[in-house]
Amino acid sequence: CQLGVNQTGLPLLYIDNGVAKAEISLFGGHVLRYQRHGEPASLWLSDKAVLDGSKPIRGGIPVCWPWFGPSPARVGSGKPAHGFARTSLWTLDGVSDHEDGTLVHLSLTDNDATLAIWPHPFELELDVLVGRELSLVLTTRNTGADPIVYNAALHTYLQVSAPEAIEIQGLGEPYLDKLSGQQACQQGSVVLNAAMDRIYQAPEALIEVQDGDRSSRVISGNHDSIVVWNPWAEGAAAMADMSDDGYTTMFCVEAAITADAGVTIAADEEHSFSTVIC
Ligand code: TA6
Repeated sequence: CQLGVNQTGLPLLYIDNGVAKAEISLFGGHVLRYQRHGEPASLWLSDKAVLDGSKPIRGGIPVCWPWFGPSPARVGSGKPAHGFARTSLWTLDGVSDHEDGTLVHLSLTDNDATLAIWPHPFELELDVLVGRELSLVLTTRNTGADPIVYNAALHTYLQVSAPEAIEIQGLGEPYLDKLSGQQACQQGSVVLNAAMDRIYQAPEALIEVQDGDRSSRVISGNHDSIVVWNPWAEGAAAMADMSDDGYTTMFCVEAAITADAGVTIAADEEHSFSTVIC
């Protein structure tokens, strides 16, 4: 395990524990890469990702917090999409050996910049376990005197071989189709053959992404939804930080808290949710 910087000075933690290797950026508290030895990479990272801290990183696992998508009415308009955790510099609190791998503990605490956007004292912690599985637990602690309300997502970009090979199981029903704005139901497994941006509101704990003869499993807990997203050709072409064909090798499966009411945390209380990629 080694803490270094990339060419643009971005602090990065490199882990290789003989079982798996991973790369974690302190900018965003962001897992960029994860790969078990002898296997293909599990996470997709855009070859056009901006890695200089000037904008959110396209790929890996961005932490969307304390809201998901555009800023909600309770926060006020014009705030950064998906919150500010993914564009804040986190602190590396520790790295330790664990029977299941290497445990990395990162944190973000309120500061002048966060208070200007969201006037609430907080401590945000991300525990990342790099082993035969990649496990993330995001804990929000309310260190202020008033209750706080939050939404969030662990916006996981999975690496896949080709869209037509993808079949997804465990998403449940109903879902909100963000592209049409319609509430809809889905029976059985889901196939990826066009742009998709959906919030599944009653998912199973285990989502299985079958990719030809390879399968990725995303197991999540204490969340209220799973977001699935692929921008397809037109969406990719509109993004400066994704190659035109980038959509053919990625698929987002995101453990998320998306309900309008969010999660309320009383003073001195905390709330955690998690995702495991295997
Ligand atoms: O999680 C899906 C989503 O909310 C989509 O609506 C899409 O915009 C995507 O996230 C990427 O958002 P970003 O702000 O990273 O461009």
